[in-house]
Amino acid sequence: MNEPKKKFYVTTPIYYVNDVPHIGHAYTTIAADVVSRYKRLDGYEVFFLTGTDEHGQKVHQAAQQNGVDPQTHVDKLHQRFKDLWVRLNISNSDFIRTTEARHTQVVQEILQSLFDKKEIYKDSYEGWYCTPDERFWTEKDVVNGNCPECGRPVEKIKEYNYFFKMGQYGEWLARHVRENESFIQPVSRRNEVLGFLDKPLGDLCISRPKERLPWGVSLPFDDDYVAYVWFDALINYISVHGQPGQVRDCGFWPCDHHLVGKDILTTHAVYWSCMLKAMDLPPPKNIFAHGWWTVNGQKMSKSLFNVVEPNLLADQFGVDVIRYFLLREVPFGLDGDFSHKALIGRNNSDLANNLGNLLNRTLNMVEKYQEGKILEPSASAPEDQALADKASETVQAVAALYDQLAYNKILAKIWELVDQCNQYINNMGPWNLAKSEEGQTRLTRVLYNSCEALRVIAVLIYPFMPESAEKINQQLGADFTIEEQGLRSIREWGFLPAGLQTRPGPQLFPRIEEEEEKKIMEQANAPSAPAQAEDENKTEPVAEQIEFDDFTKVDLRTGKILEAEKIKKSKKLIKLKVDIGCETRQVVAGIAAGYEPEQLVGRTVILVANLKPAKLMGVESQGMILAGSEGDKIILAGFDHELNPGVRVK
Ligand code: ME8
Repeated sequence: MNEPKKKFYVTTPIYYVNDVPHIGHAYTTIAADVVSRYKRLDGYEVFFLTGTDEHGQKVHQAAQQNGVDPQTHVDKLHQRFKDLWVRLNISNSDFIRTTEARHTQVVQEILQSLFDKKEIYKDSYEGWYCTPDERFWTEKDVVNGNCPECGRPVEKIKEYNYFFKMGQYGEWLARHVRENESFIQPVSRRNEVLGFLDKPLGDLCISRPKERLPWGVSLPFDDDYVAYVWFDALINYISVHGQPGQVRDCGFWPCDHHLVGKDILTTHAVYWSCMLKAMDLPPPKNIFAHGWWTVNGQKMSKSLFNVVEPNLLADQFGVDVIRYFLLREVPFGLDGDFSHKALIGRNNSDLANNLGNLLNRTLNMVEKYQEGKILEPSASAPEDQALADKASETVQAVAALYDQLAYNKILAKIWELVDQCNQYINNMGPWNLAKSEEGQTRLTRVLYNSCEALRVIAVLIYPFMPESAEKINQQLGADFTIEEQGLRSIREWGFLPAGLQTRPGPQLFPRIEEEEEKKIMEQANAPSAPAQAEDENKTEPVAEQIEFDDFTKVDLRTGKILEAEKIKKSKKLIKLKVDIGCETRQVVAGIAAGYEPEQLVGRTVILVANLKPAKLMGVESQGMILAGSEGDKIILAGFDHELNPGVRVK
């Protein structure tokens, strides 16, 4: 009888559908995909969950800004995530949406049962509320009447809400974190959580009045409220398996890894663990908080026009190169900086020069000396054994590194084997062996070993680069897939059957030559255009109404352009000096597609004068110039008569 398969459960955060997916989202999802694929190769039954977080203030606001009802908004936008995961070859087992009935029903059942168990109570709450961030602050947090996080004004609100008795679990949780070293990783993040738990843990407000936020899961015991978005969202990790009773029996709980960005560690380590405790479910085995990607040293943000779009990268470099780069470049757990230059560097050195070269030279020699056939190898010599030993050591080291999700070390380890195999070929010199009859016998072993090492490498890189790994396997002439071979096929040297006819194909990882690199860098340095209406033929619906007072907060001034020059390496940006009467401002404007610098000097424009300064391509911009656009065409707003600089525009 077959033994039941061991089970493995990994999750990503469920992403908000208020925005388009970027490399940050792709990063977590690829990391989860890699460990899933590895565990499948190792014979596990894997459940890999991702999905979208579709309730809450952020999503509600995004829908309002797009002028559609929230359900229409999420039905449309969640698809971008699904499509991207198909494009990036993500092998998720399920995709959960928090607006699905299978999820909302479980959320309501849990709420009701916690309410019945008196884990939830109603109380009044007074505090400073930041509407855009959907967050209360205490008196001491608020900075001059503004939100300490986003700087926007807060308002004092007193309201009745429902609270989860989270505080009672503080001591239990601190003990659990202390006693289970691998519960929170990496260690630095674990220490942060312990620091957080040093202070007494408060109860958690888990409701929002519908009059303030109508978009969410209704509380089953009070229809005037919806659940707080985090209370709703975290439950996705179990609702996908049913109610808590079913979760207990499904074989996948406790979850092996929740992969999250460092931004959402507290909600997972603290809120979620306490919620599970209240439900009598064990906490997850591991929560791994990875670092944050910046782009050329800056935070990724739509307003800085520097969001790295994974679809575009996939078009330029191919899916596997991106998957490889993101996990090779930065240790999982630390922050990293994305740059096209580094990506091209990795492509050319690790992929084209090292691995690509090993594959090409090996297949070329099999073609040249053995008519493309992998022959029965002659007896092994000691120098052959060294390669086989290295392969076996690599397989073992990689297994141990997966336990720590040390993706970059895993890849570094695999590349040691690539290097050793390249070295082995150099040392054995097949081109010399081919010259004599005795040498030719020896050659069968050297070429067999090179092919076998390539097969081991293909199995090991498969979780990271599934498509390329299968191609290597096919080029070696294998008529079994890597998934069919599994890890057991690389635990012992010599699984590759002799007699295979190789099938050399196009280069797997072409080098990016200088000319092309230049083009890519130019494109990358031109920031993407400001977000435009989705469909160019449609005008955007009018945004939410505002009070007159809101409008008067925007200080619009006339300004005369004194100087204008293009920003180096950018196709879109022009740096301006603008006289606004009381002072001269430096402004960076994305108008180079419509204007040459010379056309701009002397022109009167309208400037938002009280906008917080921001850096664009490293240059500070102290204001924003008003312009309209049609497709790529940009047209500056202006007047039909000249006005002096500094006149207030109303
Ligand atoms: O927080 N670098 O959703 P979210 C690395 N819905 N990773 C990044 C990143 C960056 N610059 N930007 C985003 C939410 N991420 C909640 C989660 S879970 C029950 C609810 C990744 O759309 C990273 O995984 O804001 C981060 O934790 C996640 O996207 C946040 O996605």
